[in-house]
Amino acid sequence: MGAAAARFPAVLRSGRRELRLSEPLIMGVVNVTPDSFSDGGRFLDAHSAVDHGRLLAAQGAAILDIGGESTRPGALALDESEELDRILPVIEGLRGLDVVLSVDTSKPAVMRAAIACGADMVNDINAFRAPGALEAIAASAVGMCIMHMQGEPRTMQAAPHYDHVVVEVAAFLQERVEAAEQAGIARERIVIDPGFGFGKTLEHNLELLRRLDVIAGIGLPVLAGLSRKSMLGRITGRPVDKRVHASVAAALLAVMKGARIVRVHDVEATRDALLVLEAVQAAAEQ
Ligand code: HH2
Repeated sequence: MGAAAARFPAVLRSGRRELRLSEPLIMGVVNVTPDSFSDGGRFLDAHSAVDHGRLLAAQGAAILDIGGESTRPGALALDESEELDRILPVIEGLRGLDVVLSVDTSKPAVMRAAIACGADMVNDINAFRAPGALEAIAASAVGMCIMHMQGEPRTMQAAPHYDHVVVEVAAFLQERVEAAEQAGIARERIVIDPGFGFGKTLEHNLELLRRLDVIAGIGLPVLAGLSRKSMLGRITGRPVDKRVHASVAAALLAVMKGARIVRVHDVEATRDALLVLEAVQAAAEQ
């Protein structure tokens, strides 16, 4: 099926849980932000976010990614206590579920408090570059997602530039993985992500998706976040609430190119598409 034959650890160790990586996994997005590009404001209160997380888990998400701060281009920074006020009640409400609870944050203090509250994984769009971020992960047993971003959210789409986008993103991820390992974090706890839309033009995003096998070649599970993103709007001409079909297609393509985890808003639709892919792959292996 064209899936890259990259080698990576058989399991992802994330806090209380261990996820087998033999099948592609779905990370469902639970935003508790008033200004997310995709669903801002819809799940602002903790109660609705918890309900939404439960629904996504029932639909087949193995990981729930809880975000208190919007990362959309132009988003404003949030202070630590506000971010914690948003996410801690959601972690508390979801920690009884049989899923990995991931927290989407770049702040070491938020990471530490979320881990103490029961988070199993930290997803950092800033690749744990803030002082103390790697230490916060190393001092715990949680999993981590290291993502590539050029620039910072406020300005990243101004004029992204690369000489060779795939080579540069792979080199950056490799370097951050080495830093994590040097901090004492085992490879079984690490996921890597090229960061679609984070300081990248449409052409950069397409090239990264086309050559995702190179990122997978690093030898760690790759996470791809394409769901509802503006690159899909550019391709289809559709607004954010009409990008489900394009998002499912993009998730399927990403898995065929070697991604093991897809970060999506539409879990049910993505799950069906992945089941079709798995059925065809299983038939081919017999
Ligand atoms: N994309 C978004 C946020 N976090 N994390 C990873 N690892 N990879 C991604 O591609 C990624 C991410 C943006 O999506 P969303 O959460 O829907 O919007 P917002 O950032 O506005 O909350």
